[in-house]
Amino acid sequence: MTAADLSRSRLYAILDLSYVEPGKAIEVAQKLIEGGIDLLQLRAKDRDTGDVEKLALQLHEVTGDRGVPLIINDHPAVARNVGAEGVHLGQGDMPIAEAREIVGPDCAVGKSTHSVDQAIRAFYEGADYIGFGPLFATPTKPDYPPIGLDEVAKVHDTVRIPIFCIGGIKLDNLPKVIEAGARRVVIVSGLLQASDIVAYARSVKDLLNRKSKFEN
Ligand code: TZP
Ligand code: MG
Repeated sequence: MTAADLSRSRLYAILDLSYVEPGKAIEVAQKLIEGGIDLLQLRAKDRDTGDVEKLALQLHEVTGDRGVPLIINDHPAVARNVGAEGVHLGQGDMPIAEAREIVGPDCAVGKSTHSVDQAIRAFYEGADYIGFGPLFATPTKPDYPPIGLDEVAKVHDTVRIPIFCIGGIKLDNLPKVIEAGARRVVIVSGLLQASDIVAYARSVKDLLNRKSKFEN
């Protein structure tokens, strides 16, 4: 995917298999896409890599049809094998340059960051985008202390690649997150546990479109 594809993306959903059983993954992906998500990540912690690849292949058929970039968490080789548009790395994963060797030039490489310092380092390391969080405490990533909203403006002033704020973001706190300076968000449990995923995603998009100061 191109830098422009990332730049115009505002709502990044993660299909996390700790919330969705693999048998429901396609149906949930279809709902997320129907709701207008801009990017979809497959996050499958502690799963067999062969199973992750099988599911990624099926998901890619769905996302590809609808023009939504698919990003694979943790597994550059899976991203390459299924032709995914991106791969996402954490602080403990291989360096970005090594992942690029595997996925090639057309696949975006994103990185999780948990402080402004890490965000700056990810930028210089060559990340195409970063996740920045957790802003709030979240059961989806329980081992990280929340950053809060104070650093959101600073990271946007400092780092000139797309920044996706993440961690405990829900419809009800989204206005505050946007007010703090966020332009793009990742939402996991808020979307996956919504009683109406399509409507929830549409409401998030609507808020981001109406309220965020979307400059870069
Ligand atoms: N990285 C930082 S917070 C987080 C990840 C993967 C989890 C976000 O999930 P949720 O359910 O939207 O709080
Ligand atoms: Mg990882």
